[in-house]
Amino acid sequence: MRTQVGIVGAGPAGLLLSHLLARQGIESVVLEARSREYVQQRVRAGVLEHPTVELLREVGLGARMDAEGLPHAGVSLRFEDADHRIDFAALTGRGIVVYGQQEVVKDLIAARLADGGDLRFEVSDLALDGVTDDPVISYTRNGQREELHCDVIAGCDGFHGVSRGAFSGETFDRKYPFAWLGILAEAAPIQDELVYANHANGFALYSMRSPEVTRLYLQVPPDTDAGTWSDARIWDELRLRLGTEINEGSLIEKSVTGMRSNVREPMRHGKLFLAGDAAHIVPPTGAKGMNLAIADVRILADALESYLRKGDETGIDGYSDTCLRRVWRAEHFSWWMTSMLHNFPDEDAFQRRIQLSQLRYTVSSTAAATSLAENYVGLPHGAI
Ligand code: FAS
Ligand code: PHB
Repeated sequence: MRTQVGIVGAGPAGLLLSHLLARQGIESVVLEARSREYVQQRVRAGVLEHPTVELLREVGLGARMDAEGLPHAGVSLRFEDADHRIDFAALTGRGIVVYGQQEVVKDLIAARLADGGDLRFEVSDLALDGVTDDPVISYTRNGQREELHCDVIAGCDGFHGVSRGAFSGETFDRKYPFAWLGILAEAAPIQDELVYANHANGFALYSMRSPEVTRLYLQVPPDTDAGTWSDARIWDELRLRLGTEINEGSLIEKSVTGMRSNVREPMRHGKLFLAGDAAHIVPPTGAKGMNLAIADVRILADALESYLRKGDETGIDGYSDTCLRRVWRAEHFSWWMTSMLHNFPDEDAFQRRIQLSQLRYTVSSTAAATSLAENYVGLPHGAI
């Protein structure tokens, strides 16, 4: 079998790349280890930054997002027992949309299948060969070993995929001494915007998915077993850290997510191009993970179109450096938000006072609040 672009991974990066390439008349095949049902129900990101919202609308993927997504014009930071709103609309003229990653994935899969896209789920033992000259992806599907010959390969298989290890490069890594315990509850949100809380007991985040579903997170030690937190203990700790009443409800999901910053450089090796979590991960405090994946594939789709249609290699030669400028901006912002809002087990009194000073300055200075706001709503694609 042969295709122009072999895409490994059917997360937001792989699926959107396939969609963008199809719009440009470029053929692709998406190979995914998990089932369609699994990738469609996997609970992850919740916030679409402004450039992501605009891109999805531009490429015909905005209908359900506009009907069911929740437009937000700000967030609040809570510390020293008070909430402080950061007004995105007033400071930047832009906002965000709260719309679960799994909804974006469902929309992408539906669009690709309606368009005759070739999505192959539940493949196993996938291997990449010839990535510098004659790329081939081999894998097992329905018990049969198959080979897909490609003009190029896009490694969109996330942080635990095979693509990131397919070539040597430089890795930059920071692990954080805490994790997030996340819950999804069938309970009407009582806050109408996100609240990020810095409390003596630790960080908490109030988010939501719909008028009926609340999404909440608590900072916990890095090796926490979600099973050791009873529902009652979770609700009590959330009320304490967020300083607000919270509607309780049955838990749809309860899981612990590790916090880590990691970048692989370069993002290209020969005819293999990494995009999304396969190339970089961020702590979710800045709500950048999925948005960064989308920004990567927008650049990659244009670069591959020029290369495969016109033989112009400018885009693919500049791909890694172009993406990494935005990647490092998101890495810094996510590190900064994480450092400002979490309790560090080994922090001393000096660090605690520095952290509080940063929070007070961020909510009282227009310049500082604008800096947070413009990074959170998302710098325009290509702006950095
Ligand atoms: P993904 O990881 O989404 O997709 C990669 C795909 O490749 C997966 O479907 C996987 O099954 C597949 N794959 C892997 N190896 C393969 C192989 N060998 N063969 C074939 N397929 C293979 N970001 C936020 O902004 N906010 C959040 O709250 C948030 N929470 C998160 C919670 C968790 C548990 C995780 C892991 C991430 C979270 N993220 C969050 C980040 C997340 O949203 C990512 O940034 C986003 O999924 C990146 O999309 P992709 O790059 O497409 O990678
Ligand atoms: C979410 O709603 O899942 C969410 C929102 C903001 C974040 C992280 C996660 O920073």
